[in-house]
Amino acid sequence: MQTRALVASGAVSGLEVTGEILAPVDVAVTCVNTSDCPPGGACIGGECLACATPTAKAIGSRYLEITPNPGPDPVGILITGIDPEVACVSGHVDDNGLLGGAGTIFQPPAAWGNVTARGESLVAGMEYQVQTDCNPAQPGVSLSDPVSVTLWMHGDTNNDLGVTILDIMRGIDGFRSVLHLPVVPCTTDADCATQGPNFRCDTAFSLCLQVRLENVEIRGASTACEPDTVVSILDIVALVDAFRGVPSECLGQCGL
Ligand SMILES: [Ca+2]
Ligand SMILES: [Ca+2]
Repeated sequence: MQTRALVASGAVSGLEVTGEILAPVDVAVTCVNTSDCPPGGACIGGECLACATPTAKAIGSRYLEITPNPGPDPVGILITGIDPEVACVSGHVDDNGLLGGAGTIFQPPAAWGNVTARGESLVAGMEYQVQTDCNPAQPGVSLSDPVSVTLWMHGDTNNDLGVTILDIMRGIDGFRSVLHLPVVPCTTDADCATQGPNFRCDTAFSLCLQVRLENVEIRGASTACEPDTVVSILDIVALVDAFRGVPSECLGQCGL
């Protein structure tokens, strides 16, 4: 188990044995179920364990990348809105990364891998918190410390806090899968790190590609506010609209 054990408040007092005072010993809290554990703990294998905090970052104006901490036990991923415009948002990510998709999914961190989370309620420019959920029997009860993330502003494809003609061009590149020059050979993303923060290794070509889908994909086809993991002409039009100053049509998830 990778998560740390919760320990009882106050260590066991030193014991006097043959005249020697032993050092205090931390004692893990044993349990039958999660209600036996301190807040935030989960009863796993008879022991109260703290739910490990995931890593999370924004990788576009509609996508988060979330990685649960490694460990053998199944976990869920809970996203909650922080900004007032999305304060009503609270839900789990499904195994396709869709917030509020196919139910509440618990699976081992290795099965999650790096989750690219998306959904109608993940709105450009808004702040959210991400937590690991450690108790499949009681979703939403045994949660990790939160990680705060803010999605890139609407139409910004490189997180430089501006929407320019270059953002539209990146969208077109994503649509056409055109590689940026200079063309740098690679085998892993690390080989492309010197090219800039938005480069990754496209293994189909073994070349560094500047644009990743999640940077530029901002809307769906049938459901406009739900990104559909496809860079289509509709995404390009939405980027052009953003450049022209048209606000996102996906604000107001909480009726604000
Ligand atoms: Ca930009
Ligand atoms: Ca799309």
